[in-house]
Amino acid sequence: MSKVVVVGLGYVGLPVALLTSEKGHNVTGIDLDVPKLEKIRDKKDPIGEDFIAERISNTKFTVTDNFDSIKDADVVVVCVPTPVNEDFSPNLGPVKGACTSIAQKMSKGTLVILESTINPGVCDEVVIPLMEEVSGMKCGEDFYVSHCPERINPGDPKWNVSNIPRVVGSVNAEGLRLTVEFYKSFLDSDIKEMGSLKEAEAVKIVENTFRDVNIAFVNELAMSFTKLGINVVNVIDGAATKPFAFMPHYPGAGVGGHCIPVDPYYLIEYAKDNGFDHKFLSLAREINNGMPQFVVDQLIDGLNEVGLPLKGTKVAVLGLSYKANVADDRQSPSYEIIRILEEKGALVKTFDPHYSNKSSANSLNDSLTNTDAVIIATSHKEFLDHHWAENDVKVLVDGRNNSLNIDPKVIYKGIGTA
Ligand code: SAJ
Repeated sequence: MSKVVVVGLGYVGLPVALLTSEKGHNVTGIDLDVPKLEKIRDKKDPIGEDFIAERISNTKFTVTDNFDSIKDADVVVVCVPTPVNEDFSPNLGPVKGACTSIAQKMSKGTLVILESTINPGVCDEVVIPLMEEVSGMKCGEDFYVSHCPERINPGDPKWNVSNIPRVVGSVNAEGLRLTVEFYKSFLDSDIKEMGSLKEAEAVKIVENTFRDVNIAFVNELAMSFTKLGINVVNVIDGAATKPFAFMPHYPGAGVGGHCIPVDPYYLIEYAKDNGFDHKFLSLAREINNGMPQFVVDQLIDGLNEVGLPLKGTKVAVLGLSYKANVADDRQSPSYEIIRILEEKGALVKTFDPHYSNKSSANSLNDSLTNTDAVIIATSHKEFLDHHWAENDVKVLVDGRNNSLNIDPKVIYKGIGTA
């Protein structure tokens, strides 16, 4: 077994640290968030994932906020965030910071594996040159760099770090061999060897861009079918009865999260820097980013039917998280919906049971009291059970086409469903 150091103990790194430790590796976890380290030391799950909660109590690995343990490490797994900047360009700050700290301390023979989502070229053109300069070592001889893109799916009860198939790329054959050997030591899943670091980097970007363009496809259909009076969800469900060559996605109020709306920009930017313009991927991003406006347009249409202008109308936006039943509002379309509503003079109240500190109303009923209209931006289960006749709401825009208990007196607007 090896001395393993995991840098970044979030929803990706913490499961890796727990599982490698469980399988007998000597593991140290590094994170700059000291309160998180205290929680882990107290055997408390700082993330809110069942996989972690089930294992955190018998944590054997040590956690620290310094990089001293790197010098004895055989394997270092980098699981730090890769956010985007305001202009959607990739922000490699955390990756560069972690790799610099590792390069300052690592010994000869160290295997460095990046799991963070990065665009093709980052390992070859950023990470390796940086680590060689800082360490004075030669990559591929004195140390190795590999990429094994993370595939953690927050909140997924079935797929977790132990059973999700993985792809691996490395600087050379020896690096690849060592990396596959490492993952085989603690994973039950298949591991596919890629031909290069760039291929491994491209796999993750392609997986998530595939999802973004397919969501854009059904979002555009939803806007078109609204004009045509066709229920797009019924049509998608009909198409999904085809047992091959069709994969259903569903329209909604927009695409949030730190993966799907972000990863395509990594490829768009890198390709642009190398002389190719991803018109199709960019258009898909434009369509998905335009869904909050479509939601507000649906509200305006509904208010027109009851003779209410948007300006001065009291609107409740339900759901700040980007995904149902989780507390994660990164890149959430809800905030764009709120911005547009307020820009047009609507009086907005917000409520999300997972974000009481960010909600302006303190309960669902409080958000619906004296409220003319509602937008459901996230399908939290609390909203699905509600009986929508109990309040004086006149218009409801269902941003996620849920099946709700709607009273006929309430004007219902879906996303391509009515
Ligand atoms: N969304 C739609 N229509 C869809 C699916 C999603 O509008 O048909 C929206 C969601 O409402 C959300 C956003 O897209 O705002 C992202 O949803 P997501 O289900 O893709 O959730 P994420 O962000 O947790 O994506 C993760 C990704 N996992 C990794 O990157 C390792 C993604 O690759 C997975 O496909 C996805 O989980 C999943 O399948 O649940």
